[in-house]
Amino acid sequence: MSNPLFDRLFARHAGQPTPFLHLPDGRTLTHAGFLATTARFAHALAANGLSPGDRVAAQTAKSPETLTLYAACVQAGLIYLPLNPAYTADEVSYFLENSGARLFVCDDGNKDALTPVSKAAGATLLTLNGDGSGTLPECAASLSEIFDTVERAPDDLAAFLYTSGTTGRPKAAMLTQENLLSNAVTLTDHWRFTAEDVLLHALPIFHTHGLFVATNVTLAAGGSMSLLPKFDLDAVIGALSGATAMMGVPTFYTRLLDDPRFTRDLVGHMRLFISGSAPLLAETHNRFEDRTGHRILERYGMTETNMNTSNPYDGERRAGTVGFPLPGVDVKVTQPTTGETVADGTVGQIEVRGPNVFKGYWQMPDKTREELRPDGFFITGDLGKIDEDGYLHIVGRNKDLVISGGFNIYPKEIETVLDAQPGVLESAVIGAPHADLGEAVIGVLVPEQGATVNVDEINDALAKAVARFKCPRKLIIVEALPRNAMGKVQKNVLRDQYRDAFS
Ligand code: MCA
Ligand code: AMP
Repeated sequence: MSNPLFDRLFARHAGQPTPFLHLPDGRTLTHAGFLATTARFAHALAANGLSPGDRVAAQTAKSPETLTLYAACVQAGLIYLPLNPAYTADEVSYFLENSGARLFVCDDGNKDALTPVSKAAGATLLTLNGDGSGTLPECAASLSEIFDTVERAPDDLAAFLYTSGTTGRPKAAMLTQENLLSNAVTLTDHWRFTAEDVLLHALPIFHTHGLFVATNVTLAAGGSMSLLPKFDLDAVIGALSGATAMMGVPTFYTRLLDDPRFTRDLVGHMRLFISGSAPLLAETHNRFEDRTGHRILERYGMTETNMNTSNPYDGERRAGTVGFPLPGVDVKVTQPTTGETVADGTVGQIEVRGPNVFKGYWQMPDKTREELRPDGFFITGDLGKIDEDGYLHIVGRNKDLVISGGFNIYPKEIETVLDAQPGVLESAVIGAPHADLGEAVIGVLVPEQGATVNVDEINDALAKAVARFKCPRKLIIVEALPRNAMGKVQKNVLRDQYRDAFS
C-alpha cells in the first residue's frame, strides 16, 4: 500500500519525539503527537461518511489542528480545500457548490451564518476553532491513533486551491500528489533544508506559499516551524532568535526593515530568508543586505504550478530576478500570439512545464485548454525575459491582476460588484503603488447620467460580497473612463493618473 505524499512527508515521522511545531504559548508539538492526532482526525473524517476523492473544505484559523486536518485528508485520500477565513458567506457558498465538497469545516463563531450555506451545498458541517476545540476534534478524541493510510497514485488529486481569473468565476486548480511532493522534495534540496531547521512561519496556511511551500518543505526535511498565527511585527521579531530560516511576502521584509529592532545582530544566526508571491523590489533586496548582511533568496511560483524558479542557494542571488528554473522544471518565454519562443533578452509570456504543474481546473475543460497546452506547458499570464546569464526577470503581467500584500485580487470580480450598484454606469479597478502592500486597490466609478452614487452604500455592498482585503482602499468618481480607439478601457492611463494615490 502506498500513498506517496503521506509516506514521504508525514509517515516517516510517526512515533518520532522530534519537534514539529513550536507554538506561541511555549508548547512544542512533536511529530509523534501530530501524527497521532492526524490518525484520529482521519478516522473522524471516515466516520462522517467521507470516501477517497471527496472534497473537504476548511475555513478555519491558522492552528496546529488545521494543519492536522490537512494531513488527515492526505492520509485518508481526501482532497483538501483550504479557504481564506476572510471570505464572505457568498464566496464560501460558491466554493462549496462548485467543488461539491462533502464536508465543510468552519469556526464555531461562523457556524450560524454558514450552516445554511453548507446545507444548501449538501455538505456536512463540523467545526474547528483556533484553540483546537470544535465538533471535529470532539468526534476524533476517542478514536484510534492508528489509521490505515489510504492508497493513492501519484496522479491522484490531493488538493484544490481556488484562483480567480480575468473572466468568469473562480476556478479550482486541481493539484495532484505528485505536484505537491515533487515540488516539496525539490525545494528542500535546493534550499538545503534539514532536520536542524526551524522555519519562522507567519504566512497564512490557505495558500500555496504557507501550506505547500513552507509546511511541506519543513515536513520533507523533518525540521520544525515556529508557527505564528499571523504576521505580527512584535511576535516575528521575538521569534527570530529561535529560527534558522524565514519565508515571507515582500511586505514582511519591508515591515521588518521599517523597525529599528530588526538589526544585523538579531538575525546574524539565520541561515536563509526567502521571498515570493509578489515582486521584491531591488531596493528592498539591497536595503535588506545593507542592514543584515543577508541576501534574500527570491523565487517565483503560482497556485497552479507551485514553485517554478528560484535564485540559487550558492551563487549570486540577483536582485530584481526570480532566478533559474528549478530542477525538472522547463521555463520558456514566448510570443503571446504565436507561442514561439523569443530570443533571450526579449520580453514575452512565461510558460512552465514540469511535475509541479497542475492537472487542470476542476470541471472547466475549456479554461484548462486555454492555459494548459497539450505538450504540458502552462501559460502563466506573467511577462518576463531571460537575461544573458539565464536569470528570469518578471517584468509585468499579461493578466488583469492586482497583488496586494501577497494576496491576489482580480479587478473583474470587484468591477462586477461595483457595476451592479445603483447609480453606477461602469467601473474600472486598478492597483496603485503602496509602500506597505506593494499595490493597493482603487475603484474608479462612472455614475449614470444624472445619478449620484452613495459611496457608503457601495462600500457596504462590497463588504458583503467580497473579502475585506479585496475591497478598494479608495473609490474615485469620474465622468468617464479613458478608452482607446477600439473602445477598450485604458487601465494603463488610469494607473498613471493615480500612481501617487497612496503616497
Ligand atoms: C489584510 N488586509 C489587506 C491585506 N491583508 N488588504 C489588502 N491586502 C492585503 N494583503 C486588510 C484586512 O482586510 C483589514 O481590513 C486590514 O487590512 C487589517 O487586517 P490585518 O489582518 O491586520 O492585516 P495585516 O496583518 O496587516 O496583513 C497584511 C499581511 C497579510 C501580513 C501582508 O495580508 C499576509 O500575511 N499576506 C500574505 C499573503 C500570502 O501568503 N500570499 C501567498 C499567496 P479592514 O481594516 O478593512 O477590515 S500567493 C502564492 O501562494 C503563490 C503561489 C506564491 O508564489 O507564493
Ligand atoms: P497566485 O495565483 O496567488 O498563485 O499568484 C501567482 C502570481 O504571483 C504569479 O503569476 C506572479 O504574477 C506573482 N508572483 C509570485 N512570485 C513572484 C515573484 N517572486 N515576483 C513577482 N511576481 C510573483
